[in-house]
Amino acid sequence: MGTEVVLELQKMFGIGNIICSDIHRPLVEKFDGKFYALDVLDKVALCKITRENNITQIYHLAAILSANAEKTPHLAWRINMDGLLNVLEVAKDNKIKKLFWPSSIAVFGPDTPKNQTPQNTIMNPNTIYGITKVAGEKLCAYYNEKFDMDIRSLRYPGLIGYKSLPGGGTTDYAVDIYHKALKSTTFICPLSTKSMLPMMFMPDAVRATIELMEADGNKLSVNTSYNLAGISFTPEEIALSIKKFIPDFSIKYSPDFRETIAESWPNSIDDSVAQEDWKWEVAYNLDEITKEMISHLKIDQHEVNV
Ligand code: AKB
Repeated sequence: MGTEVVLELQKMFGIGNIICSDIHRPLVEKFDGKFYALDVLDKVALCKITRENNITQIYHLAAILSANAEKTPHLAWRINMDGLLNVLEVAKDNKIKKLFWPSSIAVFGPDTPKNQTPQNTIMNPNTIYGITKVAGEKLCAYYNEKFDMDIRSLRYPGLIGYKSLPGGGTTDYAVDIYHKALKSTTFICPLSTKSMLPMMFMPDAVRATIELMEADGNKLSVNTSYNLAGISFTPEEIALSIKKFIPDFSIKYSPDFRETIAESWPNSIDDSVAQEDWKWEVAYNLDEITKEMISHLKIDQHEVNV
């Protein structure tokens, strides 16, 4: 996600006006522009970089996702919560009002209405990732009210993109499946056939993020995080979509611990508030995503093989 947002912001505001950071140095090669290797838990370094570069807005995207978080819950809490607190405090101390922070459909739990989950409803997640996202939403709302900040957020569905590999989430299968399909290997799906989940193509997610940040603040009624529907489908449906382009594609199902997480999440999301407040509209449907993923991954594969 970070890679794609930076590229879009560079296009909008010019390479010289976008400072990017990550904990992994390899990222440097991909970017023109200023890059810092930064650990979000290092508040002193974060503050120094913010001051030295006269930062006016922050897109804070560092997080450990659901599946990896279940394996390292304490690290997930530190990165997702202490990291966020560091960014909020540095922003407050440096009078940076506008900030983006990603929440997730993971804020919802087993007792949340599963279909067309509304903006305001029961949020009792039973994953450490989900708990950090609910706590994060409340913390951002607290800083908005207490310190008059302008923190904006989206509850991302599963994101599907071809520019970077998935990062340890429960929805990763919807990216892996395209890579396996192009390698004509049978895809072993970690979720069951009918496990429906809300998903979104990366270009839609990047556009939603920037449209929200550029929206008129007076029109925004949500102080925590906006529902974002994307499209909902099951592993069976995405496999059928791929077969339209790769008829020999085959899939086998071997649900693992991620199935339990997926079962605790909504089937579909109601994002009518986002549509109302900042005129959000999703663009890509499943077959369009499949077409884009296959054509772009083929190009990458060709470049690798040449
Ligand atoms: C995950 O699967 O953990 C993420 C998410 C839905 O937030 N992709």
